[in-house]
Amino acid sequence: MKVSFIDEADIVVASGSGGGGSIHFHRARFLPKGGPDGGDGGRGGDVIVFARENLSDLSAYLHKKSFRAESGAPGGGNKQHGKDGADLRLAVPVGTQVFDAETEEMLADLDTPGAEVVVARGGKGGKGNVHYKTPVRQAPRIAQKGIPGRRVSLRLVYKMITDIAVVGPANAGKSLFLSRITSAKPKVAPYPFTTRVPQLGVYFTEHEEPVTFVEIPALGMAPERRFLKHAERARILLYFLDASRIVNEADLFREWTSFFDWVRAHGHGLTEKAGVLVLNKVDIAEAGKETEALASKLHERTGMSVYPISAQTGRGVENLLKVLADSCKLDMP
Ligand SMILES: Nc1nc2c(ncn2[C@@H]2O[C@H](COP(=O)(O)OP(=O)(O)OP(=O)(O)O)[C@@H](O)[C@H]2O)c(=O)[nH]1
Ligand SMILES: [Mg+2]
Repeated sequence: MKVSFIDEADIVVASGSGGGGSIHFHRARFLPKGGPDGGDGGRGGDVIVFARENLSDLSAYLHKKSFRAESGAPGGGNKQHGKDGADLRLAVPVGTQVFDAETEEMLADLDTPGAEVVVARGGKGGKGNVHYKTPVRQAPRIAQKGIPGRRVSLRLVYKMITDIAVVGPANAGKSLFLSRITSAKPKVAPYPFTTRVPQLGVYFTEHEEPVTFVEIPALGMAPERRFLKHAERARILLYFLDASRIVNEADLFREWTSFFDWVRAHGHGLTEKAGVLVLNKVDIAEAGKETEALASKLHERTGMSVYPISAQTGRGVENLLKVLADSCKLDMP
């Protein structure tokens, strides 16, 4: 399992400078005083940020922070145009938002494969002295300098794009659920905070339609709070509660409220999204008896659909998946 997951990066990029125009005069054996023939400088390269599939995070920008596109070459004699500088193309995962770090303005939301944004245009090349010949100035000793490249500080923020975000307190069984229904293999363990980074999984319906899930690492530990950003783009939040820990209604509401408030504190409209509630671990005997009654109480209280399931035995899982797949389809634009 990958241990580090980088979803934010601050970098500085610079576009290439334009090459200078050339000061040059035509020289030939029988034409000692040929006119000016200094060519233009090449254009500096742009810096482009683009979304590439199959990148799982921004770790490419963990150590190297500074990037520069190539500058244009100077112009030459015989009206030779300097070579343009190559563009610099920086790949980021699909779902990365690009901000100008100084103004905090969002420059682009690269939410589809291949989407791109020019974050810094290269400088134009300078004009060579061939352009400066006039009737009164036959031998201009002037040429334009190239325009310097631009430096821009960028903040990259990667927010996963999935259909469903699985959230819930530690140890509720989120990973076991994910590992049962998708090919994802997150670590499942009987202690809290097992999952340290968001886990992606794809479930295929009976019609082979993909439904994408992300497990948001268990919350409650301050540094992990930031992973809630990966739930922001989900259509549905699937709230997992561990029913085996809950013995009565008061318990249940306390557990639910503290978790829901925690999500609400993140903002970004997370708690206004469609939500589905799961009471997991109904196979554990004590929980089994009361769970149906608790589920309907929770439904009354929240207005959300509540599904008692067991990620362990699979009870209720198929029905839940069908409901989730159907509501994803309904939401389709
Ligand atoms: N009996 C029973 N045990 C379960 C069930 N679901 C999960 N567990 C167990 O509960 C423990 C925690 O499961 P995880 O899937 O790691 O829980 P999690 O919500 O991903 O936990 P964190 O990643 O730590 O937040 C593991 O020991 C699982 O085997 C269930 O439906 N029934
Ligand atoms: Mg987990």
